[in-house]
Amino acid sequence: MKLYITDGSPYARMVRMFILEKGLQSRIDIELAQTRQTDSPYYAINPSGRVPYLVRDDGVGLEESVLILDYLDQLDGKPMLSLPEGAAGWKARRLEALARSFIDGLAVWSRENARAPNERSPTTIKHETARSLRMAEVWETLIDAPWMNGRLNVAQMTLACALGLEARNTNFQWRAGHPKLVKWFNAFSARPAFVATAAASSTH
Ligand SMILES: N[C@@H](CCC(=O)N[C@@H](CS)C(=O)NCC(=O)O)C(=O)O
Repeated sequence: MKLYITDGSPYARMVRMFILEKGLQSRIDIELAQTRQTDSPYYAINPSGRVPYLVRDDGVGLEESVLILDYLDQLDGKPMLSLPEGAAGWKARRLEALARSFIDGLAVWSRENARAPNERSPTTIKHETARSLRMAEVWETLIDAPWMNGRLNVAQMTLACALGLEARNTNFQWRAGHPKLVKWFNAFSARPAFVATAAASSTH
């Protein structure tokens, strides 16, 4: 299989991290895609131009990080990302959605930063800066939830890859006033799979 990524994509990082957690390295080649470029050859592989993108051994391509995670998780018949049933499942899905909301806003901000300075929208940057701080505030109150502290899951990977964007966006300063979140992130950051998937470059 082939996984298309970019070095700094937080969505691709979730998948790269999970490949290591699950020990699937020997089955998946990782390829750097050229995104956001006119006529990139990557568009012939994935017309949407987005990463992550997994091309399975049968040639079928999968887009969307969570779909790819689910697919990879079930390859060996021993899924580890399954959600619990009933009320616990809804709690887990709610946390996953909140983490997704956080990372999606940060991705919009990163996209803006990646533009030429004269094309950046100060309004969008201001909006996403404020959203990120509200989300950090929410997460400070939620981070003690058992789902965020038990076995690895999509909510945890999404939140960690969101918070990890501080390395690429120095204006994303979520730590101040959020000691529980800092503690959680510091612990998560020690996972070898998280360390190994840090972006090599600090900009887009
Ligand atoms: N919902 C998608 C988001 C993927 C996404 O937005 N990826 C960005 C990189 S962080 C991308 O490929 N951007 C290139 C483009 O928009 O052309 C997922 O979860 O995989």
